[in-house]
Amino acid sequence: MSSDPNCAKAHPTPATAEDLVIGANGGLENVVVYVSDGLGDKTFEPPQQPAVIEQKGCQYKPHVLALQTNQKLDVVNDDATTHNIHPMPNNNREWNKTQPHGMPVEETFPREEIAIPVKCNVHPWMRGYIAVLKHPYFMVTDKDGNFDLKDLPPGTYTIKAWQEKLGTQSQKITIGAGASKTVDFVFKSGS
Ligand SMILES: [Cu+2]
Repeated sequence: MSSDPNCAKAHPTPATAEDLVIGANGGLENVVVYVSDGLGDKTFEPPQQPAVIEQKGCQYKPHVLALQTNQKLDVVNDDATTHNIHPMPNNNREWNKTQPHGMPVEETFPREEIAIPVKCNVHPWMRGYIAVLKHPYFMVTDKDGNFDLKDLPPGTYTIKAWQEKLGTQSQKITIGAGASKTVDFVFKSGS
């Protein structure tokens, strides 16, 4: 980050890589867990609440963001420098926007895609991912690797877990009415 003093200044201790963040008990952060099959042809309205991605200390916060198709995405630049956010989708329209400090940027993604790599055209180390789902049954794991797919109706589903370095895992589950279910995904690196 030394190439931009405005970035370096935000990090009294050096910034750490974010592509594999493992919690104290081995939980993996930043895994997108989502229903990939089982919801049928139902269509879902996007939530009113926008999703927010911040550029802070010349990193994307969160590093992995998940949102719904056509949900508003607010891109925020908190840094005293200019960023150029540039998602590189396969299934959505590509765009990139120069964003000085404080300038609002608003976008949407109309099609499902897991997950879109995001880079900054100014700062080569900046990397993030945006996962776009056509329904509300998804979550990005927290620092302990936990997730909760709330209010999933009874049924049989394929649940997938995507991690940027370790790939995708899949499980089929059946949930009965009024029941809850614990699902574990195990990722192994270097095997
Ligand atoms: Cu940047």
